[in-house]
Amino acid sequence: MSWGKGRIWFNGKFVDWKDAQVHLMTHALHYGSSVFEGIRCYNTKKGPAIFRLDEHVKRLLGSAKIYRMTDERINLKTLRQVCIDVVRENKFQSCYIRPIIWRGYGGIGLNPFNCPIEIAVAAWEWGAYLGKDALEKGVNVRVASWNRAAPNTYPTLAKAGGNYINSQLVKMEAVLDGYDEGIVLDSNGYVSEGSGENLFVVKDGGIFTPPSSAAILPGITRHSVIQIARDLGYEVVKKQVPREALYIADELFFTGTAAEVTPIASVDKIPVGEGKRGPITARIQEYFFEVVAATREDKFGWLTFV
Ligand code: PPE
Repeated sequence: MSWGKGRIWFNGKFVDWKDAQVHLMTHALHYGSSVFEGIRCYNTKKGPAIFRLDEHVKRLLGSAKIYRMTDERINLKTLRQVCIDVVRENKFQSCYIRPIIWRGYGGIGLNPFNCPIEIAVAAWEWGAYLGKDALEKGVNVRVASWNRAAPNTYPTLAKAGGNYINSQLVKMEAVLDGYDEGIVLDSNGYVSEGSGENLFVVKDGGIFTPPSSAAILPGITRHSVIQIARDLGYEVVKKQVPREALYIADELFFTGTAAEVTPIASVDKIPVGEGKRGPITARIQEYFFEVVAATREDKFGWLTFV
């Protein structure tokens, strides 16, 4: 594990992990004013490859734009290069890359315009997000007692630090109750997503996932899985998912950069299908892991070799 070690690109230069520090009065610490990304870099026989780098950087730029955090130093070309440089600098074969833009130390109070825009990119080796056996056996989840916020409150198309305070309520509740993860409903009571993952439902051979209007982060893994599933000949439909559809689904799985493609074995103690990874989930997982390992043709141009 490389967590706590290595070098971090911090406001324009590389510093040692321990030196990447901010002031107590950093605006983002008090008010959640940060936007960030999570990107995976995979080990392939042609060297490390970053998965969907441009899409992640574009989403970061979009998040920054929504929160009026744009800055002349921050653009697609520079940021994508910095992500590549961080992998190189640390000599990683595979890792998780975390770019973050935040409002720094410049004054207190809700008006953030006097605080400087700061930017950093860290990386570390990060294994299976939901535990060692999760990818094979699936995870046990509960529906959260918390909802996602209504659409005109916290914009979910922005991957903002502040949004994750809701995700933490969902995750803590799940963990304290002995579950691996929580599924959260939107403000209309329809299924939204996991605390840090999108959700897919398989029913009678069709595949469904909540639409972007269901307070989801429109995941890049979600987008990739839709393309994979269609390439495998499945029909994928984005539509509202009622809670009870989770209980009668044939298969359910999470997608996310950290979670990759993780099967769900049970929801609220009701087994999903046979209570183990289903065949369609397995096919999609296999395709996904072959693409990122570069053992299958990268027909969608998803890999950036470092
Ligand atoms: N929804 C949420 C709320 C979310 O945080 C993520 C990613 C996704 C969906 C999936 O999006 P994508 O990674 O583009 O497929 N969650 C990130 C943070 C995890 C963390 O604990 O930190 C991630 O997977 O990197």
